[in-house]
Amino acid sequence: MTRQVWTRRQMLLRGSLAFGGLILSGCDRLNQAPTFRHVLDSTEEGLTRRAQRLFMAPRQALASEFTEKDISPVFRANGNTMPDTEDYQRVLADNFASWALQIDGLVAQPQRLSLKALRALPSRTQITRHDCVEGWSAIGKWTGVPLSSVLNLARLRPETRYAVLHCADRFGRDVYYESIDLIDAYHPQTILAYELNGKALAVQNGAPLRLRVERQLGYKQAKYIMRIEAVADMHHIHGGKGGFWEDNGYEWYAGI
Ligand SMILES: Nc1nc2c(c(=O)[nH]1)N[C@H]1C(S)=C(S)[C@@H](COP(=O)(O)O)O[C@H]1N2
Ligand SMILES: [Mo]
Repeated sequence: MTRQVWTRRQMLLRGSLAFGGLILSGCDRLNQAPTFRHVLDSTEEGLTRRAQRLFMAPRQALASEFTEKDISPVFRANGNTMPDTEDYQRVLADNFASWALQIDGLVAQPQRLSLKALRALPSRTQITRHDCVEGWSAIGKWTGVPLSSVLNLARLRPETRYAVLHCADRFGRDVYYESIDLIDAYHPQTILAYELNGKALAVQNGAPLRLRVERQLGYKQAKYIMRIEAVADMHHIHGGKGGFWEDNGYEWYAGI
């Protein structure tokens, strides 16, 4: 019985080697044919290539995008929903006309960008799912400017490793802040959003500007952004862990 099984396996092995040999011998000519390439893609080689993409570059992978009909009827608000700082109350009073995003730190050209200036830059719209660690999700349509565009305007110095997002709100005496590395900062779905579901961002959802970093959990999606700072490390910022929740024990990389 055992002998017979081995024989079968050897036969199969020989068969696949012979098939491999056939591919190799006709390789150059056959590779030109699109239909043959298509067949290869659905075989082991194609699978291996796809698996490599999955396991070797998961940080660059795209988050799922949804359709208009998937949008949640209400996009719940969470965490702070009305910053109580003087700075925020001042810009809220004139509907953010006097608000400007400051970009500084390790940059060659610090920026101050009004909402009008940000809206004048090429935008991206995406319908994505927000997942909060507290156990709820919501699908929303976000429009904003790719973070990469504004970082390029400011011209990052070569030492830069992280973008720190400073927010207008606090929990007690601790200000809210977040940070991401340059892989996420330059990810095509990482945007500074000024619209939710086709309307100017409401205060409860982070007006005038909030981060969407779609491969990570809810607490990374910094609302009420006032300033973006380019840094080489984060030890000197607040609790040193790269974010308000991180300083309180949450993971810095909150991948989903
Ligand atoms: N500035 C700031 N950003 C924040 C928070 C916050 O309290 N302050 N809460 C975070 C958490 S835990 C979540 S789930 C989302 C909630 O975003 P939403 O209010 O638009 O639902 O914002 C994140 N960003
Ligand atoms: Mo959250």
